[in-house]
Amino acid sequence: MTSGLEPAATRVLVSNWRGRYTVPAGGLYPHQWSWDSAFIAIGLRHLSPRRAQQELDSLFSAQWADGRLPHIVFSPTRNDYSPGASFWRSGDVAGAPPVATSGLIQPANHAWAALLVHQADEQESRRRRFLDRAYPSLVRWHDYLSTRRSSPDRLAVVLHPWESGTDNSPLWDDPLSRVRATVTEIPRPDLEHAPSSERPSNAEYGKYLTIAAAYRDTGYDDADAGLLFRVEDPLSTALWARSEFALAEIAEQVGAPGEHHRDRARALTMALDELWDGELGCYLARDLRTGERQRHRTVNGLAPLLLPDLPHADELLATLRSGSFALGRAVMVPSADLTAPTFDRSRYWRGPSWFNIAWLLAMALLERGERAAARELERQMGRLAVASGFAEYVDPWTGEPRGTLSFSWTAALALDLERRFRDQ
Ligand code: 9WN
Repeated sequence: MTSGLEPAATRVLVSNWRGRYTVPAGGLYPHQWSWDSAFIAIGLRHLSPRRAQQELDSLFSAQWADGRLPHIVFSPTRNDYSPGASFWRSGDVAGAPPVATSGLIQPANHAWAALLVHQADEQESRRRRFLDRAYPSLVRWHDYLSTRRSSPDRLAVVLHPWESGTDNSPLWDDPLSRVRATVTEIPRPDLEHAPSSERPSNAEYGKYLTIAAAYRDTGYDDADAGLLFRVEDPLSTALWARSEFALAEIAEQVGAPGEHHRDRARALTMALDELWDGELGCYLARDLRTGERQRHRTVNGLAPLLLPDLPHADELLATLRSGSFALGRAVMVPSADLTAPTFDRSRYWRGPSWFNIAWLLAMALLERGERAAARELERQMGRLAVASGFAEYVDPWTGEPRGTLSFSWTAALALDLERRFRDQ
Protein backbone atom coordinates (compact mmCIF):
# COMPACT_ATOMS: atom_id res chain seq x y z
CA MET A 1 0.00 0.00 0.00
CA THR A 2 1.40 3.42 -0.92
CA SER A 3 1.40 5.67 2.09
CA GLY A 4 -0.57 8.87 1.61
CA LEU A 5 -2.16 7.80 -1.67
CA GLU A 6 -5.76 7.76 -0.54
CA PRO A 7 -5.93 11.23 1.09
CA ALA A 8 -3.89 12.83 -1.70
CA ALA A 9 -5.94 11.17 -4.47
CA THR A 10 -9.12 12.21 -2.69
CA ARG A 11 -7.93 15.83 -2.64
CA VAL A 12 -7.36 15.77 -6.41
CA LEU A 13 -10.78 14.26 -7.10
CA VAL A 14 -12.56 16.64 -4.75
CA SER A 15 -10.87 19.73 -6.15
CA ASN A 16 -11.59 18.68 -9.76
CA TRP A 17 -15.28 17.92 -9.03
CA ARG A 18 -17.66 20.43 -10.63
CA GLY A 19 -20.99 19.45 -9.07
CA ARG A 20 -22.05 16.81 -11.63
CA TYR A 21 -18.76 15.66 -13.14
CA THR A 22 -15.00 15.87 -12.73
CA VAL A 23 -12.70 17.88 -15.00
CA PRO A 24 -9.54 16.01 -16.08
CA ALA A 25 -7.43 18.96 -14.81
CA GLY A 26 -8.55 22.38 -13.61
CA GLY A 27 -6.35 24.46 -15.96
CA LEU A 28 -5.52 22.42 -19.08
CA TYR A 29 -8.84 20.55 -19.42
CA PRO A 30 -11.67 22.57 -17.80
CA HIS A 31 -14.63 20.60 -19.27
CA GLN A 32 -15.98 17.05 -19.09
CA TRP A 33 -14.16 14.47 -21.25
CA SER A 34 -15.75 11.20 -22.26
CA TRP A 35 -13.25 8.40 -21.57
CA ASP A 36 -11.76 10.40 -18.68
CA SER A 37 -15.15 10.39 -16.96
CA ALA A 38 -15.39 6.62 -17.22
CA PHE A 39 -11.87 6.15 -15.79
CA ILE A 40 -12.58 8.73 -13.08
CA ALA A 41 -15.86 7.01 -12.09
CA ILE A 42 -13.91 3.77 -11.61
CA GLY A 43 -11.88 5.45 -8.84
CA LEU A 44 -14.57 7.75 -7.53
CA ARG A 45 -16.80 4.75 -6.75
CA HIS A 46 -14.54 3.98 -3.77
CA LEU A 47 -15.02 7.44 -2.32
CA SER A 48 -18.62 8.13 -3.28
CA PRO A 49 -20.63 5.63 -5.36
CA ARG A 50 -23.20 8.38 -5.75
CA ARG A 51 -20.73 10.83 -7.31
CA ALA A 52 -19.44 8.07 -9.57
CA GLN A 53 -23.00 7.51 -10.81
CA GLN A 54 -23.52 11.25 -11.33
CA GLU A 55 -20.28 11.42 -13.32
CA LEU A 56 -21.64 8.92 -15.86
CA ASP A 57 -25.20 10.28 -15.72
CA SER A 58 -23.82 13.69 -16.64
CA LEU A 59 -22.05 12.33 -19.71
CA PHE A 60 -25.09 10.29 -20.78
CA SER A 61 -27.26 13.40 -20.54
CA ALA A 62 -25.14 14.89 -23.36
CA GLN A 63 -25.73 11.93 -25.69
CA TRP A 64 -26.68 12.79 -29.28
CA ALA A 65 -29.87 11.45 -30.87
CA ASP A 66 -27.74 9.19 -33.11
CA GLY A 67 -26.31 7.55 -29.98
CA ARG A 68 -22.85 9.12 -29.94
CA LEU A 69 -21.32 10.12 -26.61
CA PRO A 70 -19.38 13.30 -27.32
CA HIS A 71 -15.70 13.47 -26.47
CA ILE A 72 -16.10 16.83 -24.68
CA VAL A 73 -19.12 18.30 -22.89
CA PHE A 74 -18.41 22.00 -22.50
CA SER A 75 -18.81 23.98 -19.32
CA PRO A 76 -20.57 27.26 -20.23
CA THR A 77 -18.36 29.15 -17.77
CA ARG A 78 -14.96 28.44 -19.36
CA ASN A 79 -13.69 29.44 -22.79
CA ASP A 80 -9.98 28.96 -22.27
CA TYR A 81 -9.67 25.56 -24.01
CA SER A 82 -9.17 25.24 -27.75
CA PRO A 83 -10.97 24.18 -29.85
CA GLY A 84 -13.97 25.26 -27.78
CA ALA A 85 -17.73 25.17 -28.20
CA SER A 86 -17.72 27.90 -30.87
CA PHE A 87 -15.51 25.73 -33.09
CA TRP A 88 -17.65 22.58 -32.84
CA ARG A 89 -21.03 24.38 -33.17
CA SER A 90 -22.99 21.36 -31.96
CA GLY A 91 -26.03 23.63 -31.53
CA ASP A 92 -26.35 23.78 -35.34
CA VAL A 93 -26.79 20.02 -35.61
CA ALA A 94 -30.22 18.40 -35.36
CA GLY A 95 -30.08 15.72 -32.70
CA ALA A 96 -27.31 17.30 -30.62
CA PRO A 97 -28.16 17.87 -26.95
CA PRO A 98 -28.99 21.34 -25.52
CA VAL A 99 -25.56 21.53 -23.85
CA ALA A 100 -22.60 22.38 -26.14
CA THR A 101 -20.38 19.41 -27.02
CA SER A 102 -17.70 18.41 -29.51
CA GLY A 103 -18.82 16.15 -32.36
CA LEU A 104 -16.08 13.54 -31.92
CA ILE A 105 -16.10 10.45 -29.72
CA GLN A 106 -13.52 8.65 -27.56
CA PRO A 107 -12.90 4.96 -26.78
CA ALA A 108 -15.91 3.13 -25.33
CA ASN A 109 -14.87 2.27 -21.78
CA HIS A 110 -18.22 3.44 -20.37
CA ALA A 111 -20.20 0.21 -19.97
CA TRP A 112 -17.24 -1.35 -18.19
CA ALA A 113 -17.10 1.67 -15.87
CA ALA A 114 -20.88 1.60 -15.28
CA LEU A 115 -20.72 -2.05 -14.25
CA LEU A 116 -17.85 -1.37 -11.82
CA VAL A 117 -19.70 1.63 -10.37
CA HIS A 118 -22.79 -0.53 -9.86
CA GLN A 119 -20.75 -3.25 -8.18
CA ALA A 120 -19.25 -0.76 -5.71
CA ASP A 121 -22.60 -0.46 -3.92
CA GLU A 122 -25.30 -2.55 -5.51
CA GLN A 123 -27.97 -1.53 -3.02
CA GLU A 124 -27.43 2.17 -3.56
CA SER A 125 -27.22 1.61 -7.32
CA ARG A 126 -30.58 -0.24 -7.31
CA ARG A 127 -32.17 2.34 -5.04
CA ARG A 128 -31.18 5.12 -7.45
CA ARG A 129 -32.03 2.97 -10.51
CA PHE A 130 -28.58 3.69 -11.88
CA LEU A 131 -28.38 0.76 -14.31
CA ASP A 132 -31.97 1.26 -15.48
CA ARG A 133 -30.91 4.73 -16.64
CA ALA A 134 -27.47 3.76 -17.93
CA TYR A 135 -28.53 0.67 -19.87
CA PRO A 136 -30.57 2.33 -22.67
CA SER A 137 -27.88 5.01 -23.13
CA LEU A 138 -25.18 2.37 -23.37
CA VAL A 139 -27.21 0.30 -25.85
CA ARG A 140 -27.67 3.35 -28.09
CA TRP A 141 -23.97 4.20 -27.77
CA HIS A 142 -22.85 0.72 -28.77
CA ASP A 143 -25.40 0.62 -31.59
CA TYR A 144 -23.96 3.88 -32.88
CA LEU A 145 -20.49 2.31 -32.87
CA SER A 146 -21.71 -0.75 -34.63
CA THR A 147 -23.82 0.96 -37.31
CA ARG A 148 -21.79 4.14 -37.87
CA ARG A 149 -18.25 3.44 -36.67
CA SER A 150 -17.47 -0.10 -37.82
CA SER A 151 -15.21 -0.79 -40.77
CA PRO A 152 -16.11 -3.42 -43.38
CA ASP A 153 -14.01 -5.83 -41.27
CA ARG A 154 -16.10 -4.85 -38.21
CA LEU A 155 -13.31 -2.99 -36.40
CA ALA A 156 -13.70 0.31 -34.54
CA VAL A 157 -12.96 3.32 -36.74
CA VAL A 158 -11.57 6.66 -35.55
CA LEU A 159 -12.25 9.75 -37.67
CA HIS A 160 -9.74 11.93 -35.83
CA PRO A 161 -6.59 11.25 -33.76
CA TRP A 162 -8.37 12.81 -30.76
CA GLU A 163 -10.95 10.02 -31.00
CA SER A 164 -8.32 7.41 -30.16
CA GLY A 165 -7.46 9.13 -26.86
CA THR A 166 -3.81 8.64 -27.91
CA ASP A 167 -3.69 11.83 -29.93
CA ASN A 168 -0.17 12.00 -31.36
CA SER A 169 0.67 8.29 -31.34
CA PRO A 170 3.08 7.31 -34.16
CA LEU A 171 0.16 5.23 -35.49
CA TRP A 172 -1.37 8.41 -36.90
CA ASP A 173 1.81 9.83 -38.51
CA ASP A 174 1.30 8.36 -41.96
CA PRO A 175 -2.48 9.03 -42.19
CA LEU A 176 -1.74 12.60 -41.03
CA SER A 177 1.02 13.02 -43.61
CA ARG A 178 -1.69 12.84 -46.28
CA VAL A 179 -3.65 15.72 -44.76
CA ARG A 180 -2.88 19.23 -45.97
CA ALA A 181 -3.56 21.71 -43.18
CA THR A 182 -5.84 24.50 -44.34
CA VAL A 183 -6.51 25.99 -40.91
CA THR A 184 -3.80 28.54 -40.25
CA GLU A 185 -4.87 30.14 -37.01
CA ILE A 186 -3.83 27.72 -34.27
CA PRO A 187 -4.57 28.90 -30.72
CA ARG A 188 -2.51 26.94 -28.17
CA PRO A 189 -3.82 27.74 -24.67
CA ASP A 190 -2.60 24.26 -23.70
CA LEU A 191 0.98 25.58 -23.78
CA GLU A 192 0.23 27.75 -20.77
CA HIS A 193 -0.15 24.55 -18.75
CA ALA A 194 2.51 22.23 -20.18
CA PRO A 195 5.82 22.73 -22.03
CA SER A 196 5.62 22.54 -25.82
CA SER A 197 8.15 19.66 -25.83
CA GLU A 198 5.55 17.55 -23.96
CA ARG A 199 2.55 18.35 -26.20
CA PRO A 200 1.68 17.72 -29.87
CA SER A 201 3.40 20.09 -32.33
CA ASN A 202 1.83 23.08 -34.10
CA ALA A 203 2.04 21.16 -37.38
CA GLU A 204 -0.03 18.38 -35.81
CA TYR A 205 -2.50 20.88 -34.36
CA GLY A 206 -3.02 22.48 -37.78
CA LYS A 207 -3.99 19.07 -39.12
CA TYR A 208 -6.16 18.22 -36.10
CA LEU A 209 -8.17 21.40 -36.65
CA THR A 210 -8.41 20.84 -40.41
CA ILE A 211 -9.73 17.28 -40.00
CA ALA A 212 -12.19 18.34 -37.29
CA ALA A 213 -13.46 21.31 -39.35
CA ALA A 214 -14.03 19.07 -42.38
CA TYR A 215 -16.04 16.62 -40.27
CA ARG A 216 -18.01 19.45 -38.66
CA ASP A 217 -18.79 20.91 -42.09
CA THR A 218 -20.49 17.66 -43.15
CA GLY A 219 -22.80 18.05 -40.12
CA TYR A 220 -20.78 15.24 -38.46
CA ASP A 221 -21.77 12.74 -41.13
CA ASP A 222 -19.73 9.60 -40.41
CA ALA A 223 -20.41 8.17 -43.86
CA ASP A 224 -19.16 11.20 -45.83
CA ALA A 225 -16.65 9.96 -48.39
CA GLY A 226 -14.64 13.18 -48.17
CA LEU A 227 -13.55 12.80 -44.53
CA LEU A 228 -9.78 13.31 -44.22
CA PHE A 229 -8.98 10.66 -41.63
CA ARG A 230 -10.45 7.17 -41.27
CA VAL A 231 -8.40 4.60 -39.38
CA GLU A 232 -9.09 1.27 -37.64
CA ASP A 233 -7.74 1.37 -34.08
CA PRO A 234 -6.99 -1.71 -31.93
CA LEU A 235 -7.37 0.20 -28.63
CA SER A 236 -10.84 1.52 -29.50
CA THR A 237 -11.82 -1.95 -30.72
CA ALA A 238 -10.53 -3.67 -27.57
CA LEU A 239 -12.23 -1.28 -25.14
CA TRP A 240 -15.50 -1.50 -27.05
CA ALA A 241 -15.32 -5.32 -26.95
CA ARG A 242 -14.50 -5.26 -23.25
CA SER A 243 -17.47 -2.95 -22.71
CA GLU A 244 -19.76 -5.28 -24.71
CA PHE A 245 -18.95 -8.04 -22.21
CA ALA A 246 -19.85 -5.61 -19.41
CA LEU A 247 -23.03 -4.56 -21.20
CA ALA A 248 -24.11 -8.21 -21.31
CA GLU A 249 -23.90 -8.28 -17.50
CA ILE A 250 -25.69 -4.94 -17.18
CA ALA A 251 -28.46 -6.20 -19.49
CA GLU A 252 -28.98 -9.25 -17.29
CA GLN A 253 -29.08 -7.06 -14.17
CA VAL A 254 -31.94 -5.03 -15.65
CA GLY A 255 -33.78 -8.10 -16.93
CA ALA A 256 -32.84 -7.78 -20.62
CA PRO A 257 -31.12 -10.43 -22.76
CA GLY A 258 -27.32 -10.15 -22.73
CA GLU A 259 -26.10 -12.80 -25.11
CA HIS A 260 -26.04 -10.62 -28.25
CA HIS A 261 -23.61 -8.27 -26.47
CA ARG A 262 -21.32 -11.21 -25.75
CA ASP A 263 -21.63 -12.28 -29.38
CA ARG A 264 -20.60 -8.81 -30.47
CA ALA A 265 -17.65 -8.84 -28.07
CA ARG A 266 -16.48 -12.17 -29.47
CA ALA A 267 -16.93 -10.95 -33.04
CA LEU A 268 -14.83 -7.87 -32.29
CA THR A 269 -12.13 -10.07 -30.74
CA MET A 270 -12.04 -12.23 -33.88
CA ALA A 271 -12.05 -9.16 -36.13
CA LEU A 272 -8.87 -7.91 -34.44
CA ASP A 273 -6.98 -10.65 -36.24
CA GLU A 274 -7.02 -8.39 -39.32
CA LEU A 275 -4.72 -6.04 -37.40
CA TRP A 276 -2.31 -8.64 -36.01
CA ASP A 277 1.31 -8.40 -37.17
CA GLY A 278 3.23 -11.57 -36.34
CA GLU A 279 6.60 -10.04 -37.15
CA LEU A 280 6.15 -7.07 -34.79
CA GLY A 281 4.24 -9.22 -32.28
CA CYS A 282 1.62 -6.50 -31.88
CA TYR A 283 -1.76 -5.32 -33.15
CA LEU A 284 -1.57 -2.36 -35.52
CA ALA A 285 -3.84 0.38 -36.80
CA ARG A 286 -4.92 0.38 -40.45
CA ASP A 287 -5.57 3.43 -42.60
CA LEU A 288 -8.84 2.83 -44.42
CA ARG A 289 -8.04 5.49 -47.03
CA THR A 290 -4.94 3.61 -48.24
CA GLY A 291 -5.46 0.12 -46.81
CA GLU A 292 -1.98 0.40 -45.22
CA ARG A 293 -1.27 -1.06 -41.80
CA GLN A 294 0.69 1.29 -39.58
CA ARG A 295 3.75 -0.69 -38.54
CA HIS A 296 4.42 0.76 -35.09
CA ARG A 297 4.35 -1.07 -31.76
CA THR A 298 2.28 1.08 -29.40
CA VAL A 299 0.12 0.58 -26.34
CA ASN A 300 -2.92 0.73 -28.63
CA GLY A 301 -1.71 -2.59 -30.01
CA LEU A 302 -1.28 -4.11 -26.52
CA ALA A 303 -4.83 -3.25 -25.39
CA PRO A 304 -6.40 -6.44 -26.86
CA LEU A 305 -4.79 -8.25 -23.91
CA LEU A 306 -7.97 -7.18 -22.09
CA LEU A 307 -10.00 -9.70 -24.09
CA PRO A 308 -10.57 -13.34 -23.15
CA ASP A 309 -9.79 -16.00 -25.75
CA LEU A 310 -7.42 -13.73 -27.62
CA PRO A 311 -5.52 -15.86 -30.14
CA HIS A 312 -2.17 -14.03 -29.85
CA ALA A 313 -2.08 -13.32 -26.11
CA ASP A 314 1.21 -15.12 -25.42
CA GLU A 315 3.03 -13.34 -28.22
CA LEU A 316 1.60 -10.03 -27.05
CA LEU A 317 2.77 -10.68 -23.48
CA ALA A 318 6.23 -11.42 -24.86
CA THR A 319 6.18 -8.05 -26.66
CA LEU A 320 5.17 -6.30 -23.44
CA ARG A 321 8.20 -7.85 -21.73
CA SER A 322 10.58 -7.29 -24.66
CA GLY A 323 12.87 -4.27 -25.08
CA SER A 324 10.03 -2.42 -26.79
CA PHE A 325 8.00 -1.90 -23.60
CA ALA A 326 10.40 -3.35 -20.98
CA LEU A 327 7.71 -4.44 -18.49
CA GLY A 328 9.31 -4.59 -15.03
CA ARG A 329 12.33 -2.53 -16.15
CA ALA A 330 10.80 0.68 -17.50
CA VAL A 331 8.51 2.91 -15.43
CA MET A 332 4.96 1.53 -15.83
CA VAL A 333 4.41 0.96 -19.58
CA PRO A 334 5.82 3.37 -22.21
CA SER A 335 3.13 4.53 -24.63
CA ALA A 336 5.24 3.63 -27.66
CA ASP A 337 8.12 1.34 -28.59
CA LEU A 338 11.26 2.35 -26.66
CA THR A 339 13.46 1.13 -29.50
CA ALA A 340 11.68 2.85 -32.40
CA PRO A 341 13.07 5.91 -34.20
CA THR A 342 9.80 7.72 -33.45
CA PHE A 343 10.23 7.23 -29.68
CA ASP A 344 10.20 10.52 -27.73
CA ARG A 345 10.45 10.16 -23.96
CA SER A 346 8.67 13.46 -23.19
CA ARG A 347 6.12 14.03 -25.88
CA TYR A 348 2.63 12.92 -24.95
CA TRP A 349 1.66 9.61 -26.59
CA ARG A 350 5.01 9.04 -28.32
CA GLY A 351 6.83 7.47 -25.36
CA PRO A 352 5.84 8.72 -21.87
CA SER A 353 4.02 6.33 -19.54
CA TRP A 354 0.37 7.04 -18.74
CA PHE A 355 -1.54 5.85 -15.67
CA ASN A 356 -4.69 4.77 -17.54
CA ILE A 357 -2.62 2.48 -19.73
CA ALA A 358 -0.82 1.00 -16.72
CA TRP A 359 -4.22 0.39 -15.12
CA LEU A 360 -5.61 -1.31 -18.26
CA LEU A 361 -2.57 -3.55 -18.55
CA ALA A 362 -2.62 -4.33 -14.83
CA MET A 363 -6.25 -5.47 -15.25
CA ALA A 364 -5.24 -7.64 -18.21
CA LEU A 365 -2.28 -9.14 -16.33
CA LEU A 366 -4.39 -9.88 -13.26
CA GLU A 367 -7.02 -11.63 -15.31
CA ARG A 368 -4.36 -13.64 -17.09
CA GLY A 369 -2.95 -14.93 -13.80
CA GLU A 370 0.13 -12.66 -13.98
CA ARG A 371 -0.41 -11.40 -10.45
CA ALA A 372 3.19 -10.45 -9.65
CA ALA A 373 3.49 -8.27 -12.73
CA ALA A 374 0.13 -6.62 -12.00
CA ARG A 375 1.18 -6.04 -8.41
CA GLU A 376 4.38 -4.36 -9.54
CA LEU A 377 2.36 -2.00 -11.77
CA GLU A 378 0.09 -1.24 -8.81
CA ARG A 379 3.09 -0.36 -6.63
CA GLN A 380 4.61 1.84 -9.30
CA MET A 381 1.32 3.61 -9.99
CA GLY A 382 0.70 4.39 -6.32
CA ARG A 383 4.25 5.57 -5.68
CA LEU A 384 4.53 7.65 -8.85
CA ALA A 385 1.07 9.15 -8.55
CA VAL A 386 1.98 10.62 -5.17
CA ALA A 387 5.61 11.46 -5.97
CA SER A 388 4.73 13.19 -9.26
CA GLY A 389 1.85 15.26 -7.85
CA PHE A 390 -0.62 13.14 -9.89
CA ALA A 391 1.07 13.87 -13.20
CA GLU A 392 -0.77 13.40 -16.46
CA TYR A 393 2.11 11.23 -17.74
CA VAL A 394 5.71 10.52 -16.74
CA ASP A 395 9.11 9.90 -18.27
CA PRO A 396 9.24 6.14 -18.97
CA TRP A 397 12.77 5.77 -17.56
CA THR A 398 12.93 8.22 -14.64
CA GLY A 399 9.28 8.73 -13.64
CA GLU A 400 9.73 12.54 -13.84
CA PRO A 401 6.33 14.26 -14.18
CA ARG A 402 5.25 15.39 -17.65
CA GLY A 403 2.18 17.29 -18.88
CA THR A 404 -0.09 18.80 -16.26
CA LEU A 405 -0.42 17.91 -12.55
CA SER A 406 -3.40 16.98 -10.33
CA PHE A 407 -4.75 14.93 -13.21
CA SER A 408 -7.98 13.20 -12.29
CA TRP A 409 -7.65 9.74 -13.85
CA THR A 410 -4.14 9.40 -12.37
CA ALA A 411 -5.71 9.81 -8.92
CA ALA A 412 -8.77 7.67 -9.66
CA LEU A 413 -7.00 4.71 -11.21
CA ALA A 414 -4.09 4.58 -8.75
CA LEU A 415 -6.70 4.50 -6.00
CA ASP A 416 -8.75 1.80 -7.71
CA LEU A 417 -5.80 -0.49 -8.23
CA GLU A 418 -4.60 -0.08 -4.67
CA ARG A 419 -8.09 -0.99 -3.39
CA ARG A 420 -8.19 -4.11 -5.52
CA PHE A 421 -5.00 -5.44 -3.99
CA ARG A 422 -5.91 -4.28 -0.49
CA ASP A 423 -9.32 -5.96 -0.61
CA GLN A 424 -8.03 -9.32 -1.87
C1 9WN B 1 -7.96 16.31 -26.74
C2 9WN B 1 -8.45 14.91 -21.45
C3 9WN B 1 -7.89 14.43 -22.76
C4 9WN B 1 -7.71 12.90 -22.81
C5 9WN B 1 -6.91 12.44 -24.01
C6 9WN B 1 -5.60 13.21 -24.04
C7 9WN B 1 -5.87 14.71 -24.07
C8 9WN B 1 -7.10 16.37 -25.48
C9 9WN B 1 -6.01 17.44 -25.63
O1 9WN B 1 -6.62 15.08 -22.93
O2 9WN B 1 -6.55 15.05 -25.27
O3 9WN B 1 -9.07 15.47 -26.51
O4 9WN B 1 -6.37 18.62 -25.57
O5 9WN B 1 -4.84 17.11 -25.82
O6 9WN B 1 -4.83 12.83 -25.13
O7 9WN B 1 -6.67 11.05 -23.94
O8 9WN B 1 -8.97 12.30 -22.86
O9 9WN B 1 -7.71 14.40 -20.39
